[in-house]
Amino acid sequence: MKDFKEILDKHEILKWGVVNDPLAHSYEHYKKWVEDGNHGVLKYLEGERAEKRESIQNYYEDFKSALVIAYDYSRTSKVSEKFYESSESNGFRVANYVLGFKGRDYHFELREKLEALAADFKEILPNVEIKHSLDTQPVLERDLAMRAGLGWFGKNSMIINKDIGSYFILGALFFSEDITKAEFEIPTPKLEVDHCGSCTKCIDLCPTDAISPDSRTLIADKCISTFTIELFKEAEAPEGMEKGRGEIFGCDICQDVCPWNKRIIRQSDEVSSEEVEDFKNRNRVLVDMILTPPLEDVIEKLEGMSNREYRRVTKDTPVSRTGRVGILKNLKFYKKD
Ligand code: B12
Ligand code: SF4
Ligand code: SF4
Repeated sequence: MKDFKEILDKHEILKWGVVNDPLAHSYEHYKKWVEDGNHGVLKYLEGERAEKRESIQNYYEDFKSALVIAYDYSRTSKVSEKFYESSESNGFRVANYVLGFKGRDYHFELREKLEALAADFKEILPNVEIKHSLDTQPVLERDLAMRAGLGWFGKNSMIINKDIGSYFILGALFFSEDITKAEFEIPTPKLEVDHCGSCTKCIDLCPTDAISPDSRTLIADKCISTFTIELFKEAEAPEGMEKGRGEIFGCDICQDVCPWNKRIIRQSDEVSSEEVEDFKNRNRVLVDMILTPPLEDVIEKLEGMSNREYRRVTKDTPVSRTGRVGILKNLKFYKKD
């Protein structure tokens, strides 16, 4: 019989942990955060969907175990930096997760990976039901990752892992059986302690002062990520956004400045020109349409396009999320009249 580790190795899963308790440990922090209105325009975080987050069983009644996985994309942050430094770049940036999964929206790319993994588990656990969680489910995924021993809540609210930093996407499989009781060797997760210490770099360098200094949370409406990814129509940009680095979809400033990410990037191999070429080819649509032409040309091209055409061109990529109007709103923020 294949063992647990063999399946994980086959799927090249390096950072993972198992959790059996359905209860979120930081739910009270979450509840207070929403009650205080810090979620702002992110209405999907309140009401019934907020209450669901208290226990995974509110979302999946038969939950017995979770396999929580960190999908690392830290390499992209080093490669993209090389691209942004090159003369080809027009000086505008998208978040690294956008470019980190072969140019595809990670909700598609990683869902396929989670489904393939679940299929292999089904072979050895045929009577077990398996569901997945990947960002959009009403689950406190960072709390789950913390409980799985994958890292600590940084002051920028990211889960940070000592070995891989915070550039990873979280995904999980939920099982209807306690998999720690199967014939697998599963280590009990060792909870990570806080390694932020006295550092305040993310708080000090966030251009819009979006990070609440005392609670390891953000004020969502002040975050550039909210403005550029979650708002699809005309909206007021958060104060201070002009002090950023030209973010047009997502924001990575509070991760880029974090010493835990800096160390990993510094210690990793140098980026070759072939790697940059490969990166550009994998992200062809974004590179050609948004990240290299002069701003005026990008805006002109998008203005001349129909919404339908934008959806067609950006299909399967993360930037299709905002629609044409949403991305134009982000770009026009930088247009000097
Ligand atoms: C809403 C949301 C957002 C919102 C709000 C962000 C936020 N910080 O809440 C916006 C649009 C701004 C956003 C931005 C980003 N997001 Co987002 N987002 C989510 C989502 C859907 C829900 C997060 C949530 O519940 N927030 C509520 C607040 C209250 O939670 P929190 O900030 O983590 O606060 C916790 C801690 O403060 C903790 N806490 C506080 N004090 C204490 C004390 C103790 C003792 C303990 C134990 C805990 C604790 O309790 C709180 C509740 O858990 C999750 C997916 C999911 N289903 O969970 C992804 C998720 C958090 N996002 C993710 C990513 C990648 C991003 C971006 C990097 C994307 C980008 N480049 O633009 C940025 C990062 C911004 C940032 N610094 O957080 C990843 C994070 C992975 C990781 N390594 O942590 C997630 C998990 C998606 C995924 N499946 O991978 N996001
Ligand atoms: S993602 Fe950007 S705007 Fe949001 S908290 Fe981090 S640095 Fe600030
Ligand atoms: S920048 Fe400093 S304070 Fe912020 S998350 Fe990283 S280590 Fe923690």
